[in-house]
Amino acid sequence: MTNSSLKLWSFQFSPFAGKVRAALSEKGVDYEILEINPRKRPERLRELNHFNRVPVLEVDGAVLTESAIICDWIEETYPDPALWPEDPAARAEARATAYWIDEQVTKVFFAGMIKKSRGPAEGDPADIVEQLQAKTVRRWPMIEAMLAKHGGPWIAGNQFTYADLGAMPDAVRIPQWVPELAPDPAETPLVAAWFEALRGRPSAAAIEAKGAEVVADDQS
Ligand SMILES: N[C@@H](CCC(=O)N[C@@H](CS)C(=O)NCC(=O)O)C(=O)O
Repeated sequence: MTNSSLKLWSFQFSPFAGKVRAALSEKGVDYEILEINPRKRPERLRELNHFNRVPVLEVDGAVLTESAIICDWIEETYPDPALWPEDPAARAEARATAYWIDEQVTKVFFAGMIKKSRGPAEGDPADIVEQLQAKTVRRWPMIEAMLAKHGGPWIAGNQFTYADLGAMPDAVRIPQWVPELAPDPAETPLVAAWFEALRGRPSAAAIEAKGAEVVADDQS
């Protein structure tokens, strides 16, 4: 589906931008990527999003921020295929899972990677990276129980949802970047199989997608 009016401010390694790219791919919607350099963000990004963060989706002059809210807009605008359960109670549970994955899995793992590359922030304990990585790994048995509850193959059961999409950046990046943190098939087989299934979806290619870089103002 072509919709050249969609412009997504993004950077390749951002998990929350990656989730939105994969959601648009699941819906078959075309969009333009405005790639930022996270260390040299264009002034325009702050004008669009006070917090200077990606993803930001520009839609015919409207500015959408927060990946979960952008996903809501995607779902309302492109309802097929549905990426939330139709039943309100099942949908509420899937939404809670999606929130937990964003906050307690994706954010934790990627914060560890950022601190590994940039060094600890002021006030961080010296072993902050190890702490965040240990916290990531402690999530696997919890996810194993969630997958067992609904019988898979996806975290909400039969239907693939935004809760799965939220974990797609983790499923792609953890084995690439820190394979020793990846779920062990002997210990958490359902999580290992889920990660593999996530990597196997065509939309997982969007996690690697990169656009032409928007040059920061003082470089042009
Ligand atoms: N809750 C936000 C988080 C967005 C976010 O943390 N974006 C990161 C990239 S993944 C970013 O731009 N961080 C820069 C910053 O916090 O200054 C969302 O889901 O969109």
